[in-house]
Amino acid sequence: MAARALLVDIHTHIYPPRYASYLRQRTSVPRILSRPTGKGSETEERLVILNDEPGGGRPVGPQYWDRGEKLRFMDKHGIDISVISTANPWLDPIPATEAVSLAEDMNTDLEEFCSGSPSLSSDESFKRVYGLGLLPLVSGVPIQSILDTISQVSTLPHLKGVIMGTRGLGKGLDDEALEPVWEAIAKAGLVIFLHPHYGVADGREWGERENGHVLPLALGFPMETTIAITRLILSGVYDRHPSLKILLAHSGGCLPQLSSRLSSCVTHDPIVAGRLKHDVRWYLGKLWFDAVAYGPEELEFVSAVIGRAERYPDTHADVSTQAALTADSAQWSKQEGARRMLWGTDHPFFPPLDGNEKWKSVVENLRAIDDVTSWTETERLAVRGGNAISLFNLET
Ligand code: 5CU
Repeated sequence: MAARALLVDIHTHIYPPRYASYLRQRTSVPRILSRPTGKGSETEERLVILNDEPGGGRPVGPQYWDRGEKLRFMDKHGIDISVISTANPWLDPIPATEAVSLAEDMNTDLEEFCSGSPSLSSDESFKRVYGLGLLPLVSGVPIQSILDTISQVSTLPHLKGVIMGTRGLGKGLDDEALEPVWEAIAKAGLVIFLHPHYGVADGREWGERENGHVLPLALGFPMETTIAITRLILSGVYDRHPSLKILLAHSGGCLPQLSSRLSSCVTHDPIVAGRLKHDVRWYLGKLWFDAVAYGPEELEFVSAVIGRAERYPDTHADVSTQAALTADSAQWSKQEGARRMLWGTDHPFFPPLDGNEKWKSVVENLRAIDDVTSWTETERLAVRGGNAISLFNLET
């Protein structure tokens, strides 16, 4: 089927013009500042979103907000469809008094951005750009306003979900106040793309050498996502809202690697043991994972861990019962797990330093899919685009 052969990028960002204007007005991080280039009166804009950005921030321009630039990038890399989302830190730094109207305006802007994109010439039933909206998840915003924004997003035809950070209303994703939010999102069938911004444990205090953004981006971001989704699972959100669809950035961070350790810690903890309906590993089979891991071994490992989730239905199952459930071959598990992985680029982040035509970050993530030894062409096509089409229900 033609739809299965499409290349769909589900991890691709913009700073919508309205948001960029807001960042230009700010005097503290996150902000966009203007500074002289040193060539006469010429100035350049720099984006500062992380603390202590080296070099006074990074160059920012139309690649961060212009639809034409996004489409040119897509064409250069053979990307048929992009599911775009506002980049971090979203509305986190916005005062509650402004967050609701800004979220609603940005959702309307994003719908226009997507609906004005061309259709796929080979298949008129697809637009080239779809989007994920924003919720005003800011401390002090009434829950009803968040529910209203969920309703707004679900009425905008080209918005297929929401992007969400890890802080919730400031108290994390296990905050009881968020219960009606999970309920409404699940009912609306919207996908949550869970994405980090703050990072944790970049180890600055353990050494002095300058490593640019490597530690917070490579290690801190994924650990932040790991903690946020773990808190959500441990609070029983999935037991109460089993149809909730959450897609984890950066292949779920460390969750796949640590899920058996997590399970063991839960089993032996007097406060948490028995709280959940299932073994923690079972919940990994309820989640989706982007394939932004840059290596075939990592992708294969993540697919194996997701694919075995069904073996752990019962949090109280003894070792022999679980062993009986492992009768399925590891091969089958990896193929099943690949049904929950979706390719992405992280554009416009990670541009090539050498100005190469094609972006290494993009090419590497595509090659990783090709090189997973236990996947067949069926899994590769699914991860490249088929899974995105079904998860986001993209066909119009
Ligand atoms: O390079 C970066 O700072 C980032 C970022 O902030 N957010 C993201 O999604 N990817 C890279």
